[in-house]
Amino acid sequence: MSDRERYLRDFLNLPKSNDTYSSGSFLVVGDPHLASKNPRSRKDQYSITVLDKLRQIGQIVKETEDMRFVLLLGDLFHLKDQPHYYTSVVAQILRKMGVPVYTIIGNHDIYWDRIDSIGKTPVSILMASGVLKWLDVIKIGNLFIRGYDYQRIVTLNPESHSGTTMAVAHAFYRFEHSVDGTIDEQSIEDAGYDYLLLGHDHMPYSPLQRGKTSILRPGSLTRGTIHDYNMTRDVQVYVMHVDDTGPLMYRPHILNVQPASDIFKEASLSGRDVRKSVSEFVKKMQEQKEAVSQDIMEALCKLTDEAEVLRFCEEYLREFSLIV
Ligand SMILES: [Mn+2]
Repeated sequence: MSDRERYLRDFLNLPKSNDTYSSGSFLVVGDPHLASKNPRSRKDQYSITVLDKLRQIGQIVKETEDMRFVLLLGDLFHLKDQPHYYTSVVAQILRKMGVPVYTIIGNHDIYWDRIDSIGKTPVSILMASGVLKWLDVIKIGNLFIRGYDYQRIVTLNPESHSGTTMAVAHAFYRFEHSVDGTIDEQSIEDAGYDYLLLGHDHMPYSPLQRGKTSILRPGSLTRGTIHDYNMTRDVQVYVMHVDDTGPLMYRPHILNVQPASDIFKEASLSGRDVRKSVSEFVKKMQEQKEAVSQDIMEALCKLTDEAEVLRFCEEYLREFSLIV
């Protein structure tokens, strides 16, 4: 980092939230991955399709009388170099929601897994302009929420807060083949939150219990890849309700989205068998204790300058969930 960059980084001041709300509702949105460019597998106008989902979310916010805020689980943008017009449109849509929008930082929101690179990304523009707030702590009714930004291993810390507690993180829970963004499992039990709300894993899961902690993973707002689960799944957000004494109530709200056959290219769909056999092969290699680490895969990728081959490697890394 140059002196000039360091100076600018120190000049940038993005405070984290420490906000309190009276009891009411809030809305949870998993990894939006907004992007002005189409993923290769998509035939619709991805950039517009995803903005339409944000508008649907804005509509739910407006129709819910006691909606206090929206909470994003990280990875607002898919890539960090979005055109200004796209960032501006997103800013407008978020502002028009009429309630504060919070986020934790996901791996796609920063460079090289470094939080201090935030100033180089569109997320910092939204934060600096007040359209997006950086989650540290929120209190709503009797619920205490703590945000954990992206790290390779996320370790939860105990809270002394009475009432219901929730940790929000951008991390996998139990992802055997992954080498990044994993929650420290033991710390879930040690910290003893009532709820753990996770982004990063794009697949939605049913709630899971670990010790006293309910683990909630709503899945990504968008279907950027041709994984099996994206062929059939609903796209959901969670509406959560908190009062002053009772338990947290939450329900999934299914968004109105196009069927997979309308958004994925036929060629991508028909190529899935080939992808599957390659990923089966790699999984077998892993099972035979061949060290297929991300570093090795990255090194392989560097053997060529062909951008196409790099993308190819990246897609396969995604396919076996080594990266998201
Ligand atoms: Mn993501």
